[in-house]
Amino acid sequence: MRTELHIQGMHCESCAIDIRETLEETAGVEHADVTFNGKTAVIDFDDQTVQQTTLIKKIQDLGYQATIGKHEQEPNQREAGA
Ligand SMILES: [Cu+2]
Repeated sequence: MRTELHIQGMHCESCAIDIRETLEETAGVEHADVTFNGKTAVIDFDDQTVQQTTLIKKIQDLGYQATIGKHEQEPNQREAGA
């Protein structure tokens, strides 16, 4: 399946690359696209192998906030930055 996450906390292009590489190294992830300007991650993954919450956790472990949907504000989002 495909999911789109809204990412906060990226400050440059290499943050986006960092996130993309981490996602693509994750078992079950087929393809990941992370855009710094768009602040989004579009991830194609096998939901039998990996859960969306695991992907969000991976991004959080890198030090960024990830929420489901491009513009939605989720309860676990601590700050409305930028
Ligand atoms: Cu950076």
